[in-house]
Amino acid sequence: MSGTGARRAPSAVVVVAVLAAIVVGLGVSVAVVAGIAGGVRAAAESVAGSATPLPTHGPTVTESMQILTEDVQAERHIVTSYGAGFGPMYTNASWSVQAGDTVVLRIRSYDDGPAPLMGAQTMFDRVEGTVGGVETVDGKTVRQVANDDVAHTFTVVGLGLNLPIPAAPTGGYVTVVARFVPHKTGVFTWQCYAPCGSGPNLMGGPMAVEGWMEGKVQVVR
Ligand SMILES: [Cu+2]
Repeated sequence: MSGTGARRAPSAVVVVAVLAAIVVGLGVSVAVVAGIAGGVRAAAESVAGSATPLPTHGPTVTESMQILTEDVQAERHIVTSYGAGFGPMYTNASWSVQAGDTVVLRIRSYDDGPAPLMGAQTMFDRVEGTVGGVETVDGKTVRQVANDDVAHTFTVVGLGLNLPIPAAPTGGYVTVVARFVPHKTGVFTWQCYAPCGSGPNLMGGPMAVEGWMEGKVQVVR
């Protein structure tokens, strides 16, 4: 009987060794696949960039924006030529960065009213064009915001960048942070695609006015 037991013991070791080999093998395969994927991404990025090489590892810069409701605009005594009650407003609506910079974009929104995306624009509930394809919402990493929770978007079609901004808690704010690296130079219009304005389809009023729900991102060399 003890002889049988002695024969079983080595076979268990062999099984463990085989399992270990499989795990190591998988680890290598994952690393190889990740390496290939990284190479493909790098190639895609260089194709998408300008004809002349641009720096790809510039400094990290921070851009901060806020989305102010009519109430918060009134609290802060913000006076515009559109008068009170025109609609929600992005502040610091236009800014400039250098190509190749890692831009940390922080958007703080005080708007607690959702404006779900409609029709073909429901695709803007997904994060696009950021480092890792993610944004953080109050520190939590997400790839998408449920359409019913979307209040605004920060969308730069020309840079392939999209950040969905969820509704804030009542009376508070929500902070969305994402990183992106612009590889193209130029002046790119950003737009909110959530129907948060007035008029037909709620796409009028502030939705159509620069400095409210649209603005410019300039990427310089
Ligand atoms: Cu909006």
